Amino acid sequence: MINGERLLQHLEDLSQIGRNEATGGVNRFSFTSEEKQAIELVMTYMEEAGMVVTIDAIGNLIGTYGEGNETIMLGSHIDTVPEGGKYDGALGVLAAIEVVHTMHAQQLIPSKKIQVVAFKDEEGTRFDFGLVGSRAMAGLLTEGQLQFTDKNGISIEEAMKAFQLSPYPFEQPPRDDIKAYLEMHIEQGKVLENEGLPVGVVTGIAAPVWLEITVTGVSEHAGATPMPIRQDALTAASEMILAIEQLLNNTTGSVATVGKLTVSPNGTNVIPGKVTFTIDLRDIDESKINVLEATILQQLQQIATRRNVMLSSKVLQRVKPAKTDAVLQQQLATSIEKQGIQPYFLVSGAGHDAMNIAEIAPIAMLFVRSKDGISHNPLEYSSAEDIVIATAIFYDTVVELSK
Ligand code: HGY
Ligand code: MN
Ligand code: MN
Ligand code: MN
Repeated sequence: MINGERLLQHLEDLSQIGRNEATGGVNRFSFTSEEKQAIELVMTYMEEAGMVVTIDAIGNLIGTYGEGNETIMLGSHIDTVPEGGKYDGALGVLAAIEVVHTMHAQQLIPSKKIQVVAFKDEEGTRFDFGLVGSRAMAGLLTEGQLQFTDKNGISIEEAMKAFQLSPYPFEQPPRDDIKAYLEMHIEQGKVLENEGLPVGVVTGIAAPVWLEITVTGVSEHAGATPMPIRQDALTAASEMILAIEQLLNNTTGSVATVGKLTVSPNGTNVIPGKVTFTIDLRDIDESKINVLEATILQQLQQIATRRNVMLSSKVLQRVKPAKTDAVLQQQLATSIEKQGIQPYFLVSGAGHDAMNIAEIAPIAMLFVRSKDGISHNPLEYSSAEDIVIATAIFYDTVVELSK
């Protein structure tokens, strides 16, 4: 019923925007010309699907189909991590559009309006602060957070202006009309592949806390400074990073990643005086994250004291883990069974806009198998067959919910 060819072509076309020919990676960051191009392309897909297109105060792209005070919302994101893949986020937005396009072609009029949303800045690549659009929609975004800046010192608020978006007065009261939010997304892990299944139903979403750690020592001459008296910020940071890995290796279910690190003054013959690195710490259980965060900071402080360097930390972002709605999970499972596939339930290690929307509506997620579990990488891949069958399942669930 759904037009798999059209969906796969849309995925291909969207993946060309922000594509790095040398690596095959996709680079589409919020409030950039690449993102603007992508928004314009997705807008045409929404209009072709019979939707009325709007952009809300923070810049979420919203296609609306049908009428009514109550809303069934489908969505994901079209921004990417650096050198990202072509499915993360994009598949969820384009598959949702395909669902509506098919309903429109079948002249199915839903009992509630259906909205498809491409949420603004889910990945947080440019400002080290993510899920901006879904935070705003859930009434969680603060004016202070709009002052977060990118590496060129441009704030989210200033970047919005370049998109003719004036965030103030920040008219973004939390939406209260959403009766169900459903997100289709690649799994980005290996579970479905190991189970030999094309799709899975998400039971809960682990959430990240992002910390920025700064280690301050003393920049000194690499030749004239004896080893025992150095206050080397980089060797201290290195010991800290390995201590974090050691701690998390001994903690089941939680994960931590140091993904960014800067060294200054970054000279071959200069002992590093200052190092900044990020920590992405996740678990499905918020209390475990809090305990781990405190333990990590305590251990880093012990290392800093022993090495006679200074330590400071700040929280870049904190998101609450989310549980999906049991009724919506069951609806997805029924649609999966109609395809003769055994429903499989799993936790999402990756974060999603659904976490924020869970604050204002029941949520559900349908996962699509990831080849080798690779994601946030140009090699990210889901097969055409899996994408088409997942979208057919998604279509069936949305039609059932729209009755
Ligand atoms: O970081 C995440 O989990 C998501 O890809 N933004
Ligand atoms: Mn991602
Ligand atoms: Mn994503
Ligand atoms: Mn997402």
